[in-house]
Amino acid sequence: MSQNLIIAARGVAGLLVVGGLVAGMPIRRGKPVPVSAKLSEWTIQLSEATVPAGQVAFTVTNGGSIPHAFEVEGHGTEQETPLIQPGASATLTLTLKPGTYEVYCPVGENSHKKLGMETHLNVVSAPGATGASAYHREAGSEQQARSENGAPAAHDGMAAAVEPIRVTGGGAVIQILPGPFPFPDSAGPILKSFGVEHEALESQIQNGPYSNNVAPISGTFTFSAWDFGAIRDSVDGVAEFTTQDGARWKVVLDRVQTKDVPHHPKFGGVIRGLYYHGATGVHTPLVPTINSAVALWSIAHLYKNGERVTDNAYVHVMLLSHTRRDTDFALACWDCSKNKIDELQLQITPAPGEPKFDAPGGFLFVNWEGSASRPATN
Ligand SMILES: [Cu+2]
Repeated sequence: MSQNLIIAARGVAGLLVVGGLVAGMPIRRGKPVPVSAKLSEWTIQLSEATVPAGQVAFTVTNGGSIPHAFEVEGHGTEQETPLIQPGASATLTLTLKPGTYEVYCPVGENSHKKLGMETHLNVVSAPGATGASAYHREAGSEQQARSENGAPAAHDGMAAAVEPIRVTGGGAVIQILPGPFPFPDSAGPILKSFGVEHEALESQIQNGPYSNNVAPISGTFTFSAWDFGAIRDSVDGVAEFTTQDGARWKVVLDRVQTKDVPHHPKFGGVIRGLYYHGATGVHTPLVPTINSAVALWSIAHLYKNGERVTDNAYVHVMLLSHTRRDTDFALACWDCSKNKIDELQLQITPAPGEPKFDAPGGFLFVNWEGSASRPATN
């Protein structure tokens, strides 16, 4: 998951506010200190990084394209706004003690937070605010620099996030062939929020890669993935399978792709523990709502019957909540997020501008229905 932009933005905000404090912080007179917050996919921008202790009046605006909310947590405080629709605003007035508070979007079981909608607010004692806040900002910058270097800084749970995960495909192996998406009515209203992309998605409803048109096949898939943040995410894995038409395919995953992917920015690389798709408004709704233990985007080497097809195949892998029935492998739920996480999906598509694969629909989509993961110890 890319963190570079977020870290840079925080750094700039911090410097500006330190400058303001050096110029002299007024002593509190009981009036709430106004702080404005702007929410969007996938950032939170605060007008202040540091405020004096006492009443703080947040005015929160959703400048994004899907609903968000705003939560302040720390030092016994845990308060949030209701859900804020795109273009709308909400206010939240809190009395805050000195300390550092976590400020984030609580939507999607913290998925929005993981995608970058998280920042911090420093609250300092009103008299002598200057020295204290400068100290806090320096400490904060140091922590961020360490995180950027990939070392396990004790900050935001990043130490836990750098453990690699090893995933092994198991259970029934199925190839998903083009066909209609079984939940068009549920996805319909959500598709509207996808703006210009919604046309391409409409055609996938008719004949897309997430259908009940399924063929049992055979194959193996094992990979390790590292969620280091920014440019250090990594993957190492191989999938081999024989499709319904008898072709033998091999996919070698040796690097992630960190560019934005269609249907929502700020995806790419490796991301652990995400609640998305379906009704969440995050990424395409043409997949039921699910939790994923790990999701990744890779640029892979693809071989067919021993011959190289491309070194530039686009691959999306998810180990996610079970979405299909065990008997006929039809999609069994629109909200599958409470199901056991044991379905491993491998989606392979040509890079933009490259020819379609010699497979139905021009893509390869294979599921391992009884898969497992464990921390990969070095
Ligand atoms: Cu949000």
